Amino acid sequence: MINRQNFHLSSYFVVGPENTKGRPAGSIIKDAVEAGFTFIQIRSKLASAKELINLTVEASDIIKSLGKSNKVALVVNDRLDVVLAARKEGAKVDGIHVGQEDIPVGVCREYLGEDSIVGLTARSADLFKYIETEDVSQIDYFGVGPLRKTMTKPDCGLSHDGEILTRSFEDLSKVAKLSPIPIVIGGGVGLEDIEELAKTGVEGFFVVSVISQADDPKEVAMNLVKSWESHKVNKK
Ligand code: TZP
Ligand code: MG
Repeated sequence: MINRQNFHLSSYFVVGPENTKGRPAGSIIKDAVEAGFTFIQIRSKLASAKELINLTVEASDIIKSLGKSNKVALVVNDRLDVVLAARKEGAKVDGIHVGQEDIPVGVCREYLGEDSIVGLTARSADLFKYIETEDVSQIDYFGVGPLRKTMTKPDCGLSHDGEILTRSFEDLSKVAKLSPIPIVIGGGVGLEDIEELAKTGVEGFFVVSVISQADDPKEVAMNLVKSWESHKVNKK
């Protein structure tokens, strides 16, 4: 069973219907899982609750049909209601990913239970201090980014003075050392970044468009996994 003590962040695919150039998100999720991605997040700022529930149930079915329900984690971005409704329909949804402005972590934990995965996007301003001092007892990993500005989430890294704060590889090495919980990094990540990202010691990378917009999503996903696996550092 996947639970909060037992999940793999290494290759993390985030997707929703608005990211796929009109192609069904389910088939691209299947490509990513077949390619060896270890974590799937359903994320849409446009889809209705019903569409999100259906896609979450579909993703759970895909992971199950590939025999990977105990290996590949499935979470939903922001929408606690969608997680609960999809679970009610029998989907195996392992948790939720929230941001600083979303439903509080404690509420997610209360509704989803002690075993569920709750991921949180780390605050961009004062990142190092934040990572080091935040109470992480209810959080299972931090999402950090962006590596570069990204059109997929144009406000990612937006600071108080309206600048986009991007993260250097050096920053990420520092964050990987300081954080008491695993770190996944994303935002503008491409295949050419994976080697250097893996060497920073973070637990994983996340991507949207490099897979979801690719002509051959499965081939890109396979190359990302291969690169990560050949360059990652063994921490424990
Ligand atoms: N959270 C932080 S950046 C981002 C999300 C969901 C989008 C990253 O998208 P891409 O296309 O991989 O740059
Ligand atoms: Mg959010």
